[in-house]
Amino acid sequence: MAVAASPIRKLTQEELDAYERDGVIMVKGLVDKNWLEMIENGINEALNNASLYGRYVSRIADGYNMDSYLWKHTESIRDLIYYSPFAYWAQQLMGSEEVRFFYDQMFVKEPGVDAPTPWHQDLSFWPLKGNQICSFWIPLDNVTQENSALQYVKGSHKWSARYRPVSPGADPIGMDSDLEVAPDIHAEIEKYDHVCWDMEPGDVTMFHPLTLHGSSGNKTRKHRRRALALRWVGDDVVYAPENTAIPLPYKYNGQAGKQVSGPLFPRILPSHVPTERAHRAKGVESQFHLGSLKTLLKSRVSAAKLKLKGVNKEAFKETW
Ligand SMILES: O=C(O)CCC(=O)C(=O)O
Repeated sequence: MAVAASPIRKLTQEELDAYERDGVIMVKGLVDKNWLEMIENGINEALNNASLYGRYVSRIADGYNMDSYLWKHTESIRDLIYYSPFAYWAQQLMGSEEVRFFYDQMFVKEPGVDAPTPWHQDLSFWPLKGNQICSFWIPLDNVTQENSALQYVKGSHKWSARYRPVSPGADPIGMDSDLEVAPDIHAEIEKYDHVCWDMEPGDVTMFHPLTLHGSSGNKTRKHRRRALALRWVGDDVVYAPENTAIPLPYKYNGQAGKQVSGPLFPRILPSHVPTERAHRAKGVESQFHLGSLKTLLKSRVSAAKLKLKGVNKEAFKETW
């Protein structure tokens, strides 16, 4: 029975309590060098061979590179998901027996790039419902607020508000949703329990899908900022396409209201499922992210609707 490698240490009760209370924790020195090397290989490969979706979303600025589902294209990220200890930490954090992988997302901001990540809650981007979802944000470089360390509003995962999805560059996708616009946190920073940790390679932040977070552009002249986010789901997570206008990038045959499963959400714990592990995206599907094309088309429709309403991108600018 294939399983992931055991972690060098478990999360402590204090860390689990802080996650429950704040919706985010930063854990120092958790990730072994070997796993960081695998992330670096995956990111290098994705930078040299971006998906169509990656190229589209990264066009907003030179030196900004975002891409997702690297594990579908690069063996090092696929192996990372299956064999690294991250799934065990997700299992503890979510308090879930089963742990499935949702997706990875790379965020690279080269020195000087002006591409802030607007304040957002991840769950508004996803066709999912449930509380047992978490993300890990793993930097490959030293990060500070200056070079775009991720920032969080502690406790915001317990707010009742749900905010509309806005992507870097304020792509219209989701911007015409009925959800309210996320507050411009920096405009009134003293009102919020705001946190931004300096981090080194090996450190990880772990956060809830409703925790409000964002990051500035990279304001330094020579410090790169490369990070990979890994997203996990547990027992209580069901497919909820009504939750968002943004479809999953790959074809998914699951039923609304039913637990997510299958090769697009591969089970990692308590053990791998051989048929899921053997599955590979093929041909057109692997190259184009079919759902992403739908997203791009929908963003054109959203842009037209916003234009009709007299709203432009500037309306979504934040104070970074
Ligand atoms: O790295 C960033 O700037 C954004 C990361 C993020 O929003 C996420 O991982 O959910």
